[in-house]
Amino acid sequence: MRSTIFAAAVTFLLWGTPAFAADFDLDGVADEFDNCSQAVNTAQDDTDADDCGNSCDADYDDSGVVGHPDVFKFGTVFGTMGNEEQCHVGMIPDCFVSFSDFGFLIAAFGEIPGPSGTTAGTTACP
Ligand SMILES: [Ca+2]
Ligand SMILES: [Ca+2]
Ligand SMILES: [Ca+2]
Ligand SMILES: [Ca+2]
Repeated sequence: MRSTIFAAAVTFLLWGTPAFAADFDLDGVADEFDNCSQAVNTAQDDTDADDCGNSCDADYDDSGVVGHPDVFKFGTVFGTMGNEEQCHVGMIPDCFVSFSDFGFLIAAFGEIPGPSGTTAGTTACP
């Protein structure tokens, strides 16, 4: 009897324990599937489909770094609607490019976009 209970306990520990995936930003999306593994973005919006979610992607020209060309591109759509790539605070599709989005861009200036978990753990976006 005792050995049966022990065997059952070992079996449960080996096979019955649910696997808890790491979720660094606690947005409900496991790191390995999270296109912004360090930014809360449960919706996983990724307008330009580069595996780097809008919430961590201010690299609007896909050069690999956030710089002056991105600021220029942002300026061309500031104050307009429907430019989801710049929508980091509002919800798609009702995105309005505003000062809050500009703050997001400035905070990311000089940085590489990401990290995204969908490429390889917590790597930078492509
Ligand atoms: Ca997450
Ligand atoms: Ca996230
Ligand atoms: Ca993106
Ligand atoms: Ca760029």
